[in-house]
Amino acid sequence: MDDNKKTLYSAVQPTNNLTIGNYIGAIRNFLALQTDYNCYFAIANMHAITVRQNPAELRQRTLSLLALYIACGLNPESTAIYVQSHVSAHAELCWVLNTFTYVGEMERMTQFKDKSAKHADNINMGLMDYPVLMAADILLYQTDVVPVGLDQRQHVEIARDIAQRFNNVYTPTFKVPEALYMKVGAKICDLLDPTKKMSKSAENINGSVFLSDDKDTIIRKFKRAVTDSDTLIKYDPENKAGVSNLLSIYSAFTGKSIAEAEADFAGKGYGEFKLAVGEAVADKLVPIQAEQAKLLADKEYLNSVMKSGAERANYTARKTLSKVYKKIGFYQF
Ligand code: ATP
Ligand code: LTN
Repeated sequence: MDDNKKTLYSAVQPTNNLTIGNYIGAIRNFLALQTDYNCYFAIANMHAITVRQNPAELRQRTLSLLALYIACGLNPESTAIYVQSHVSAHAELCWVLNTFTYVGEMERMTQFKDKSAKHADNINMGLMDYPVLMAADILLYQTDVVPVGLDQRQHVEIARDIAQRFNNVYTPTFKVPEALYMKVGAKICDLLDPTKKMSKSAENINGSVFLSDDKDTIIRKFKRAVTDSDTLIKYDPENKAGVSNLLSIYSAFTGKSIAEAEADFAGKGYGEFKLAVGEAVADKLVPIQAEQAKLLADKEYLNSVMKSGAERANYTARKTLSKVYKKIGFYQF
């Protein structure tokens, strides 16, 4: 790791199939930032079990997400790509930080309220503790920046609060991290209901485009995307949520600015527009899928990446944890 570079931390949960929302809001930003920062990219399997998972699927999705990270272009040589449960310091720091977090503030978290409503039969302590585990993830690495989608804003805020609280009780121990949101694509919306976030766990799968969808499926989903009764292809999220969402997706997948995207479709109809967006997405995803499949066939390589990622993460994480244990008065050898 380069001492002159700042540290970046982010993670994705290996749950369900990832969507283009995850790609645009998370992975694509990781790619853009990986050379400028010392990076840690985790596969958050400990967060994943806050909602009941099928064990075989969780194991497979862990590998699949690792292969996807690499297929998308994350470099396992220069960044630490690892599985959260392979670094036990996450659970250990989470426990300490729990004693610096109030029950009331966790009960008020938007995601906790949403997920409690959705999984009313399993409102477990882990679900409530989710933000504290996430704070532990981030703070262990003395992180400067956390690139995430807008839905994670509250979680990064709470990580900052917890860090400051701890620093104030003792002496500065944790770096106070900043969230990093990208201008385009911080919130990709559902194709059938563009007022809602595109989600991996949406009820209607036709509103979400999965990274594993084949070309025909991708095109079909875009053809059915909801627009409006107007004919203008213009970026105006307030009044033209559907069209603006499609423009954001097109911009993210082609690297063009929104203005360039608008210019590409000046005077064209919605049908042609939707088809072009679908094609831009498929053109990008098909080669990534092929590379991911190739990597998944080489388990030995994937294991070696996970192992070296965990070793690197563990080294830094242990240093922070040891500092914390010293401050709070845990006897250490
Ligand atoms: P779920 O819908 O099952 O709760 P999710 O799709 O939000 O899951 P996460 O693993 O929670 O997926 O998120 C991974 C990353 O992807 C986060 O940084 C999140 O902000 C980002 N992300 C997820 N959905 C979108 C979206 N629709 N637009 C932009 N970013 C997104
Ligand atoms: N909760 C996050 C995933 C996540 C994360 C993190 C993101 C777990 N730990 C630390 C940034 C930093 C989500 O994307 N839903």
